[in-house]
Amino acid sequence: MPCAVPKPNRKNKELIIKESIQLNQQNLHLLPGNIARPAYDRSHLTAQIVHIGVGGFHRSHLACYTDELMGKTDLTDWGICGVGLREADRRIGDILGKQDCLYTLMVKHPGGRIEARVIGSLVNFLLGCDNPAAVINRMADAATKIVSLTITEGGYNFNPATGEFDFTHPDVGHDLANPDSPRLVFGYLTAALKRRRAAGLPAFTVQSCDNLQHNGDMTRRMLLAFAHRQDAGLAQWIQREASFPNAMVDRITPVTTPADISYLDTELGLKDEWPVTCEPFIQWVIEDNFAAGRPAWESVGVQFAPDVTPYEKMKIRLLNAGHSVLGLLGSMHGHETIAGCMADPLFATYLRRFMDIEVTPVLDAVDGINLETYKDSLVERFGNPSLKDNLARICSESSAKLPKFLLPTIQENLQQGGSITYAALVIAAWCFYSDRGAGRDGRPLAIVDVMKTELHQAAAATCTDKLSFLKLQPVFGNLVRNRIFTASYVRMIDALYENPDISRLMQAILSAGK
Ligand code: CS2
Repeated sequence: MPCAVPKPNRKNKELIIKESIQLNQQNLHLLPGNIARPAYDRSHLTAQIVHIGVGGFHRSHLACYTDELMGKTDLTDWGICGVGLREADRRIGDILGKQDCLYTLMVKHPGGRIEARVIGSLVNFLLGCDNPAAVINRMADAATKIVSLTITEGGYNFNPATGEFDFTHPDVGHDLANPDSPRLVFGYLTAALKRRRAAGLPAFTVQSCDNLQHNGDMTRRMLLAFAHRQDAGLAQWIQREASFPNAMVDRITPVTTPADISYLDTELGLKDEWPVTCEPFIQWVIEDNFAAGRPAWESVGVQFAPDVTPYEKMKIRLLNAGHSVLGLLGSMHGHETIAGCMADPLFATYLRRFMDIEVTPVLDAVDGINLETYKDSLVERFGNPSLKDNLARICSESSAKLPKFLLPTIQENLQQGGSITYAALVIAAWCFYSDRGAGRDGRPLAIVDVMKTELHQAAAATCTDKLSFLKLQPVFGNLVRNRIFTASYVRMIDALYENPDISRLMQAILSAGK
């Protein structure tokens, strides 16, 4: 459903509209003065970036940086063509279609101020499941320089047990048999790169924007494995010609609520069916390795670094893992948001101790960053009471998140004799939560996870085998073989199943650590 940007029409300029305004290109000049709008002519933009996965995070991060950049100088033309691959992406496509690809970013400041800004960098949207050829054509087009991805931590089709691309996934079989109508991102990338090679065009950069350590290396490895099965020569060409910069991405972007949509409509006078809310903080550190050129993102605050490993590790192990700690323990307790947890001294102290005692010792020094200050800033960001970042968002897809965010910290601490207690309680709470589908007070907790059934089955067997949850190898690998970990875990499982009041156990851990 293409939604090419129409030329501006100023016919209705003199209308003073008291009612709220429908967001679209034609109405941009009618926006109330307190809503910022694109400071550039969108009608001439070319989509040089194709982005797969137009969720909240893409719209608060890459699209926002690019909008700001284009607002700086008229000579910059880095329009973005958004792509959704699945049926679930139809709704965002329909809404963007109605709104000429415009949307509002609502930046929520801790004091309650909401800064609203219409973002104009998206210029088109394509839905792969409706028209895979259109997506492949767009990616294969000479104008495309970068294909960026937010496909979630679970989207890389990596089998943690083997460390390799998972060829057993049914969609992979489909994509190998139907290279012109793929379902997965790797099928699309391969088809487009194959076309470019045949046409004598240069390869593009594949820019991962997901929270995985070495996200560029992972993307390259997974793509090459898939492409190699189709055409070994093509895989070699991709390896030589395409680039995959590693990157650390950061901006907390809660799920948009009906209250956000109605606030924008009634308080700010703008009708937008799917605005995005986020915190004021934003960060992106990228390795400067772009096969076909890139926007001058550094002029809007993006950092380019020769090696982003220490930045990624610091962010994922502190921020993302910190979120999971609060998400799982907080849900058990009955908290609803990250800020709600942070307002509870027990949770705020537990988080900080987890960061200090279990994460900091396994981190490497990061150039120009003082870890204590970084942790203080996380505490402040998490505490932003305006943000209302729901724990359900944090706990969703924990089976893909924890192996990246938390388990490596446990493994490294086990190797170097460090503490694992704070993290072990989180795993035990996750088991209880997956078993009962409820927290300490029996209130149901919805589990949103592709592995929901497996998680539940493994957790439910805890009554006969206390280690059954840990035996879920695709999630925990060989953690179950570590006696130090299992001893601590079993103690917590015993205590939790006897009395699921998580605060009692958190308190005991904090007291023991004094
Ligand atoms: C969160 C992230 O999904 C999660 O569990 O930790 O979405 C987090 O908000 C972002 O990575 C912040 O940059």
